Amino acid sequence: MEKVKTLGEFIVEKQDDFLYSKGELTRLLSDIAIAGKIVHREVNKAGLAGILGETGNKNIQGEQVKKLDIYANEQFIAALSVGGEVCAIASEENEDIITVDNAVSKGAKYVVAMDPLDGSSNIDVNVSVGTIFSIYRRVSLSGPGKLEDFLQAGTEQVAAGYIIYGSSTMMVYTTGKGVNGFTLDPSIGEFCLSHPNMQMAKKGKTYSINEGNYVHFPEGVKKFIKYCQEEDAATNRPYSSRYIGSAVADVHRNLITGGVFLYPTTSASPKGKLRLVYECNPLAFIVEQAGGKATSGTKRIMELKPNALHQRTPLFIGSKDMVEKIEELLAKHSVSTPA
Ligand code: AHM
Ligand code: MG
Repeated sequence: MEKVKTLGEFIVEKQDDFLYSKGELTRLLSDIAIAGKIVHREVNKAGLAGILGETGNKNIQGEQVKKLDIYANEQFIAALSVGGEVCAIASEENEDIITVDNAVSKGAKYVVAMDPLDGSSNIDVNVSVGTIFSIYRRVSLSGPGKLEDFLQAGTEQVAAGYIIYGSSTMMVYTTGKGVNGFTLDPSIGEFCLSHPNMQMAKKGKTYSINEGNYVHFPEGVKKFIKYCQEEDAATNRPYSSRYIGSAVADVHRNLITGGVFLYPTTSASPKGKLRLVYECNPLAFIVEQAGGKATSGTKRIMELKPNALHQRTPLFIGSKDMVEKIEELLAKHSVSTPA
């Protein structure tokens, strides 16, 4: 029987890929994995909160029962703050960046942007959620990290990944040298390499979009939905529609089976809903590394220059041919402003 390779073994093995890293990135990824395991444990007993919790939101140990997204946020911030590799953290849950300025963080070169628990409205109904993270090398010179460290284009990401808390828990990450996936074996408490060198199909058969917003979509997106629904033997259409409502889970499925995920502009979200810095960029880095594409409709996601931490963007991400079809239809049907 072949020996399993743990995430820890794998990242140490790959450390030499980083000429100038003295192991910090390795430790940083390990810290993220540990926080992920703690969040996994809580997510997996989420349904028990009502049983274990006492009145007044206390659990059986008398601790305050926290909303899981807040809990996840605290776990990741704690793991990253004590690790000593990051000088600042940005989170969907915090308006401003969290600077890390303690004895161990002196000289820390990295910043981490994250969505600690994406799709958290799915928690109550036992549907997959995920953590998304993006790692940059700081551009500010010294002291605690600064906002400018997070406002770098996605092309500057040193590493990015997600942890999906699904029917199993998986960590998928890239350091710009392909994408690898690790499944948590709860019996030994280790992420084990289960999906080496993940590749995204060039053509997919699945499209993922909240079609309830149809009337508010740009014309090109409406045309794409109709294109997916038409019958055409040569391209294997109609395609299947699959929408989980957790970006991590939708992108993860499409990464494995081929497909495209769309979150366009709508009237409720005229700039799109998803956040560039800690949702779209990390997912784009992974999907591109697996051979797919990610665009805002007109521009490559990773080339957008963020001007605010919580900036939103439309997102079209997935199998290359499908994303290019969307770009083509958006260009053809873009609304011209009346003179
Ligand atoms: P969140 O960060 O508040 O959880 O929102 C992001 C989530 C994504 O995971 C998902 O793709 C999207 O919101 C679903 O939005 P909608 O319910 O509008 O379809
Ligand atoms: Mg989110």
